[in-house]
Amino acid sequence: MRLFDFNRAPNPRRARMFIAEKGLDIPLVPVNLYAKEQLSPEFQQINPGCTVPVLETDDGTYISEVVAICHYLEARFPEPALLGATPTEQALVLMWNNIVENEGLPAIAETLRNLSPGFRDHVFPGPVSYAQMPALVERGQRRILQFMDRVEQRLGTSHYLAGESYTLADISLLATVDFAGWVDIDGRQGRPALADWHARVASRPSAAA
Ligand SMILES: N[C@@H](CCC(=O)N[C@@H](CS)C(=O)NCC(=O)O)C(=O)O
Repeated sequence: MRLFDFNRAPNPRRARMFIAEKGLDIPLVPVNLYAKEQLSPEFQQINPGCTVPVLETDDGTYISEVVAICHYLEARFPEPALLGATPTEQALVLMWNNIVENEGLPAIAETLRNLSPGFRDHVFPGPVSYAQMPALVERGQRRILQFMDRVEQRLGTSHYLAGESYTLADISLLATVDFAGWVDIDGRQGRPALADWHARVASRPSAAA
């Protein structure tokens, strides 16, 4: 197996943290997003969506999308369970992971990609150019704060995001809270449950992956 990766980006970090929690050693293939290597014809053969991470399995299958990569690895290497043990836990892990993916990460991406000169004419991943819309920055910032409030409320009553165990939902949230720092938002400020949770999960060795 190999993981196509970019060490600065939040979604590959989610995959690397998952791999580290599983105790796996999967070689990394760097794809330099700053040099737009993800748009090269060679990489488009691997993932026409032009995103990382991508896992290449031993039989040569390319799997993009973090949740699909994690699902594959969990099926092959079940311990420790990171996608829930019971049907209810599994549903809650996917539920919270989806909430992070659909509300948290896009809000930060909307803010950063409409603000940073590095994303001029590249507001969305993929080969098609879209111009920045600066008016979306302020809306994105509000959406980030709304998301942080939502997880603060949840973590006020739940040790980890999806329940009593550390799971993919926590991995995704850690990458997201740290990613918000790119647009100068520290979700821990004024949110004690999120701050306490962050201190616990960020101290796991996998957080450095
Ligand atoms: N939904 C995808 C998101 C992947 C994604 O957006 N990755 C970013 C890096 S964090 C990327 O490759 N961006 C390429 C670009 O902006 O051109 C997943 O779960 O893997």
